[in-house]
Amino acid sequence: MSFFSDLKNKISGKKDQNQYLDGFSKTNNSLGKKLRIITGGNAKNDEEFLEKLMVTLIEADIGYKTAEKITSAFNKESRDFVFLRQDDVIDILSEIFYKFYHKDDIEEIKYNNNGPTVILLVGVNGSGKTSSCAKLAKKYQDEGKKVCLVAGDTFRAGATEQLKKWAEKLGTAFVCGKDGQDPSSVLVDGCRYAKENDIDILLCDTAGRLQNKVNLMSELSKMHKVISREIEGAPHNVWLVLDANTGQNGISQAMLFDSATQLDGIILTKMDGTSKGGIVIAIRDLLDLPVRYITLGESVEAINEFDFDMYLYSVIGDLNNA
Ligand SMILES: Nc1nc2c(ncn2[C@@H]2O[C@H](COP(=O)(O)OP(=O)(O)OP(=O)(O)O)[C@@H](O)[C@H]2O)c(=O)[nH]1
Ligand SMILES: [Mg+2]
Repeated sequence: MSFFSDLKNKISGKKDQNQYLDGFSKTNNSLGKKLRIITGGNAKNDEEFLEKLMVTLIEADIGYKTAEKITSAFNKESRDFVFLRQDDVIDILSEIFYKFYHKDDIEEIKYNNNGPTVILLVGVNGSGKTSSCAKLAKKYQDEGKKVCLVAGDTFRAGATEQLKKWAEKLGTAFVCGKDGQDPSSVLVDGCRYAKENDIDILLCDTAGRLQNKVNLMSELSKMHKVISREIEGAPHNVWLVLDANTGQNGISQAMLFDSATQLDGIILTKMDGTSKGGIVIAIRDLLDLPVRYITLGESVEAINEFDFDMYLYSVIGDLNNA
């Protein structure tokens, strides 16, 4: 059986399959469709094809460095083919993508067995941090966990209110400070509340910040430090909330946020609005960071644990003929 049909079998019947595939099927510009165009039935396996492949990968946000590595791996794996059929290209590439993502073991999400698990969401302005807090809160509540939301964005007017509304709607605990208050002190209050009230999951929202603003990035390092004094091992997870539409800037975001507050993974948002998604491979290749969750819409339920098989099928599969 080919790698791709094996992949198709693996994903069929998975419960969130439709949500993934629907999210991606809105686009006419997917990597899978472009790959089928450059292959055009039968393509000669030559330098010209490799160049087209490289461009197609870069257009899918895979980034120059990673695209170069993938093209070179493709060249090696396809050596025996004089002509390339569409199915061969898809098959060889799927396997290469798979190997790139699974190059080493992916650590599981960390949970604290001796108290609250603290999750810190960081990212640039508008990437989807606050709505991801709400989506995660709902998800953990549905799993029977006691959740508290902490309004660590004391900077943007209305930010605390926005999270408070979610807390009220979902019926979770909520901790906030005053506008302009040092966010680290709000997070400390959140940690203390969580310990005293048997909270399982403490979800900390933070203000949007540009990765090149040094003072704002050191504020994140401070948050990290104060939380670690309150609860052992905290923050147990620091996730970068990354808008899938940001393209290659996502790599720079991930690198700089990682150096300010060591990241454990990515929440990739707004995947419903992009045809690309190659950023997943690029970040894993360059920074070893796994994607933890993916959001595919504005509804509070539009969040899924990241499933690489389904992702791969969604970006590379021919959904019209699926
Ligand atoms: N279509 C779509 N929209 C989303 C998704 N996730 C978030 N959004 C929208 O993106 C906008 C910004 O989301 P927020 O959660 O407020 O972003 P934020 O990172 O907290 O923004 P700041 O606090 O200003 O930095 C909102 O209109 C969300 O509804 C998604 O997966 N799909
Ligand atoms: Mg926000």
